[in-house]
Order: sequence, then structure tokens, then C-alpha cells
Amino acid sequence: MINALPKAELHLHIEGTLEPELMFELAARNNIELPHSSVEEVRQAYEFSDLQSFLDIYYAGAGVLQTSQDFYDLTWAYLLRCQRDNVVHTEIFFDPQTHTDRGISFEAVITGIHSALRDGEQKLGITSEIILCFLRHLSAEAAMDTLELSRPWHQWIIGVGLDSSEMGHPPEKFKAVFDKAREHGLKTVAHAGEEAPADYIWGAINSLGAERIDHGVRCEEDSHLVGYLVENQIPLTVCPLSNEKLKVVKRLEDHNLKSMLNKGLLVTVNSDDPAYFGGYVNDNYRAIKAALSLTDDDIYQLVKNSFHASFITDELRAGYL
Ligand code: ES4
Ligand code: ZN
Repeated sequence: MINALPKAELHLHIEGTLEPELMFELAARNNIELPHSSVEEVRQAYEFSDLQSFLDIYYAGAGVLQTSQDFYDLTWAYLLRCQRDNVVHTEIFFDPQTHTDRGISFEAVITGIHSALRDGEQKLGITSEIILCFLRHLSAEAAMDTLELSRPWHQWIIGVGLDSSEMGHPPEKFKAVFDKAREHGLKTVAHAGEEAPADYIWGAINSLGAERIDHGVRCEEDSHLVGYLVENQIPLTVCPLSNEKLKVVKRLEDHNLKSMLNKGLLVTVNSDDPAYFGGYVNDNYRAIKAALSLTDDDIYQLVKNSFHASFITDELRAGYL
């Protein structure tokens, strides 16, 4: 049933779709030494204690991505997985600073990703958008420089987001850059309330004008916030397997997705960094359905929510609902 339903994915870091097999292929192509000798050994290293322990490994893995072709191959492989999972629309994040800080040009990154997405639309019928994420562990000035650097490609970018280490890097730090992004006509989303408390979700809404909250699972700690999110139908892009692997929840059975759904929150299911967390979007639906005994109606609601929460045109949305 889950497989057969056309769905949208709204929380997906393209760098997080780098499977160990492709990592080895790109390392060989680019003459890069990897710290592991086999695909199995890489997978065994994917044991995380929290968000930071994951990010350290994730940024290291991205080092094999060098050329525009590498970014094309990465994105194309993800689109083939979308086809299998019946993902008909995807809004993907990329982290330009992870690459420009290693001397890779913004142009190489964006042209590789964009070309694959264009082919995905033409050959696979999958529609897509690109969201540029700022790394919140870096400075607000670095984010502003990145926004400036991105200007020649704004016709390919629908919005900006905020990711990386959450604790100690509250949304308010990026108010000026998000204000500027909105002046440029970009939409805004932000990771908030993954590891940090509900205050960070208020910050994302009030300081950054976030139209969608990525994760947001800690919103239930503030009943006033829950009321606000329900009333304004602000979407939460939840990633169950990510939350389990990064120990945001102890066990998937403890996840609050069902509770959030029951409160009328606009919850969606997404895969975040599927190559690192052990599953693409359908794996996330299946795992959370089993863990929380979700009904078929719950699954329909989640899939419908994925289109309601997406940035597609009302005309396209009407076709999917
Ligand atoms: C991320 Cl799970 C998660 N949280 C914050 N930043 C990220 N970047 C990639 N995955
Ligand atoms: Zn994320």
C-alpha cells in the first residue's frame, strides 16, 4: 500500500544520499584515499550517538564529491530511488558551504544537481525543487557570503534552509541572511526542534519567517506552540529513522509522530539522510507504521500532507490530491 501511493519528499539532504558504493566509485575516480577499505566497513562505522557524531562522518563522506558530474551522479542515483518509492515530487536540500570550503565551485555543485533534476523530470516524470541550506555551526557572515554567491542561480533555487549542529546555534543568529533571502523572493524553511527545545521553533518562525519546520518533534513541549502550528498549518517535516539513529528518540515505538498527527499538526514523513540512516522514504513509512500501529487512514493523511506542505503550484497539487 505504501509503495503504491504517489508521494512527495520534503526533507532530504542530497549529500545524505551518498551510498558507500558510490563513495568508493567517486573516491577511485578522483584519486581520493578513504579511511575504510570496504563498503561493509563504511556501513559498520554508521553508529551514531547524537547529531554531531553523525555530522562528523557525513561531512567527511562528502569529500569524495568533486566535479559537476559527481553531483549529477549522486542526484541521479537518488532520483532512481524516488522512482522505486513512487516519490513523484521532491524538494532537496544541498549544503554549498560543505563544498565551497573545500575549494569546489558553487557552479559545479548546482549545475550537477540541477542537470540531474531536469533529467529526472524529463525521463522519470519526477518534479523537484532545490533548497539551499546554510550551515548553522558557521558564522552568519559566511551564510550571507553564500547567499551572495548563489545569486546567479536563483532561478534554480526555490528557497533557503538552515541545518547542521543545532544546539548553541539558535535561529536568531541568521535573521539578517533570511531577511535578505526573502527580499530576493526565496522561500524559507529551517531545521528546528530536532535536538534543541521548542524555543528554537519559535525562533525559526518569528526571526526567520520559516514557512516549514524541519523535524520540529520537540514542539509538543510547548502547548501554545502546538496551538500556533495547528492554527497556521505550518508543516513539520519529520524523519523517523533519522530520529531513531541520532537518538532523538530512544526507540521508534516512543516516537511522537502519531500524537502530533492526532493534534492536527501538518506532519509529513521523510528520509533526511537515507544512505546514513538505513532507509529511503518508504522504509520510513513502513517503520513508523509498524512501530506506532498507524492505520491506513493515518498513512493517507501523511501522504496527503506531503503535497499540502510542498511548494508545488496549486494546480499541480490539485492533480495529486
Ligand atoms: C542533518 Cl539530521 C540533520 N540535522 C541537521 N543537519 C543535517 N544535515 C544533514 N542532516
Ligand atoms: Zn535534515
